[in-house]
Amino acid sequence: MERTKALEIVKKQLTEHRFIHTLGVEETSLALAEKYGVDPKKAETAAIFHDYAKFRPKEEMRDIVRSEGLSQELLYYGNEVLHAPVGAFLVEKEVGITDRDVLSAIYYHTTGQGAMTELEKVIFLADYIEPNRQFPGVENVREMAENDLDQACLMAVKNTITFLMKQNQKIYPLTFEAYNGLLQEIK
Ligand code: DGI
Ligand code: FE
Ligand code: FE
Ligand code: FE
Repeated sequence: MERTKALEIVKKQLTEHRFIHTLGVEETSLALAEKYGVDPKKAETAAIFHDYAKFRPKEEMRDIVRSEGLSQELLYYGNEVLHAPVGAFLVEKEVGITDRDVLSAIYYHTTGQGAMTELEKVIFLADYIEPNRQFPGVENVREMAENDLDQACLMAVKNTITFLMKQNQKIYPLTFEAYNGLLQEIK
């Protein structure tokens, strides 16, 4: 899909703040895609649509998980984990994106997964380090992203797990699988 058209579609789904974040993810994804040899058009499309479902009502997302055969585990780990898999479903159904690589990069952008594709890593990491993100430790991950995609993703997952544990939030199993899988690849 043409970039301007894609942005026009997604803008309607997002707040101004989240749209600016999306443009940051796009910019960072393209830089990472070039550095690590990932298809730039797939990275662009996945980045633009990655948070498509972010502002859907929680009950609508939960209904989609129940009625469309998504993993029922998603219902028990807090609402933040819903927008990525539900987003992948809606981007196919409502926008007509059919590229499986793009859809899986959207699906796994919040948690990662055990054996991540390079495109999934690029979107996962870009979401974490795009220029508008400001939180303790992000600069270290940005620096690592210049040199090592797996190590940078591992840092992001570890930070996320630590953050969630400090807040006494449940950790979705795929987040742990991402941690284990990235460690495995590095060793
Ligand atoms: O949608 P964004 O804010 O751009 O970023 P994201 O899709 O990575 O979502 C970040 C949120 O997701 C943040 O509040 C932490 C939460 N999250 C990430 N992994 C897990 C998680 N929440 C739970 N409960 N369990 C997880 O494994
Ligand atoms: Fe997200
Ligand atoms: Fe993220
Ligand atoms: Fe995001």
